[in-house]
Amino acid sequence: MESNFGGIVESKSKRIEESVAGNGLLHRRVFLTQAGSIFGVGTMGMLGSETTNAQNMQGRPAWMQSPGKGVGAYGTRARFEDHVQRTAGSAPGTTGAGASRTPLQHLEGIITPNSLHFERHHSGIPEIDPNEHRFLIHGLVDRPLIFDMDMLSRYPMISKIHFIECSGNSRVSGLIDEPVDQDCGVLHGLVSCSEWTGIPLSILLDEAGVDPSARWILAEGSDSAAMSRSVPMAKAMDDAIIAIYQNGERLRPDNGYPMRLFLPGFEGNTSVKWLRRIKVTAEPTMTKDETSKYTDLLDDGTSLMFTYPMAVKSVITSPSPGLDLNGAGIYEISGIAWSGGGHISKVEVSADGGLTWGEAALSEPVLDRSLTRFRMAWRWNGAPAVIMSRAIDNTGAIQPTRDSIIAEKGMKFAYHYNGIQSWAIDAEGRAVNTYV
Ligand SMILES: Nc1nc2c(c(=O)[nH]1)N[C@H]1C(S)=C(S)[C@@H](COP(=O)(O)O)O[C@H]1N2
Ligand SMILES: [Mo]
Repeated sequence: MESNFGGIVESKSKRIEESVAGNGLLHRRVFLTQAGSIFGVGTMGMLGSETTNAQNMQGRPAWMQSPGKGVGAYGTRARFEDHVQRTAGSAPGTTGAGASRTPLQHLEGIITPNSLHFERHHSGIPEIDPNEHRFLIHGLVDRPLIFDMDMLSRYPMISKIHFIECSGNSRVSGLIDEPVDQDCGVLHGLVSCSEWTGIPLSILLDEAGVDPSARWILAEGSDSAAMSRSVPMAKAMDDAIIAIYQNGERLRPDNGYPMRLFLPGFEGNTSVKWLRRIKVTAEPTMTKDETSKYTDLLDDGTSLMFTYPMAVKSVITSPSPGLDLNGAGIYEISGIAWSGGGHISKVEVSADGGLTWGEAALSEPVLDRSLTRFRMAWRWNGAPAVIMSRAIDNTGAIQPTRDSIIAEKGMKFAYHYNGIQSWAIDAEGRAVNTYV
């Protein structure tokens, strides 16, 4: 395999070499226009010449010798993929105060499968019977309204693809003195991206008739923590969704079944799951979830409150810790970028620790407040390297370095860390979290 693969690359090397930057980053068009000829031919040549263990004397693999398994009512993935799991951790002594993280390094594209969507619960997952569930809108309204799931399903729905990110995401990747040796999912997997379908909250608020003095809403969950957050009325009226479906299915219990608030671009905590009540108010309610938590402590002892939008961020998902490189040669650097401020306009990649940068290709679709996939071809020369990505959104916001964040905000805060992530690759091709 080695020689065959190497030979094919070698025969094309003249054309490729023209586009190689000093750090081995290849012009983005190399993959777009030449990948088929480089890799496709090499792989076919290899398969044609050999039989594998799973093949019998007639040259047919075992799975072609008899009819396959029958049809099934609900799908499961291939058993060979069972190693792709969320990493879960709960506070000791609790049943479900904790989080599970999306294994970002094992996924491609921009949609997170529902089974691998990250979870964050303050008091476990309630088992809610949708027939018993009720949702109340009250407070500063002309007509308090109460809905059951059947009534809600008659309202016009919309579908939007958006990420959701816990504001505690990535804290362990940069706000610790020494770099933590963990994989990409553990460091950054409190972000996922789905198509959310539901009813615009503005329709329901209009029906209830919002009093002109109302500036805020309180959203409360039906879990035993009764988790609740205050949200500005402007956001509630703009793009808030009462989500009922996730990637075409009803929400998973983990993610708020039978209904949740979904606030595009805002910190995940405000997208209250198992939603039971919205109270329209003049002022923020100052719940325990926005005073004791979800504030950002600065070095001078003051705290920022109601820091809702998630900042511009990106991370290279491959190569990354656990997905080691197998010898010098051409690789695709693949990663995700997102911003609570809008859509991603550019991602730059460096393979020399930030000395030089090249512009990555953004895979369509590039959507508002969604994960965006970026790709960059890279010829690794086999020497130690530091790879990193930096995202820029359509408001002009640029993902900052770890050093600049710490200089500006200190290290006491725990939320909204969006520093550039660097992976150090050693001569054996092993990638680890590093600070540069
Ligand atoms: N009712 C309720 N809503 C909740 C939570 C909770 O514990 N209870 N966790 C919040 C937090 S901190 C986050 S980051 C998101 C996570 O959403 P997910 O579990 O669907 O990924 O839900 C938010 N909504
Ligand atoms: Mo969160």
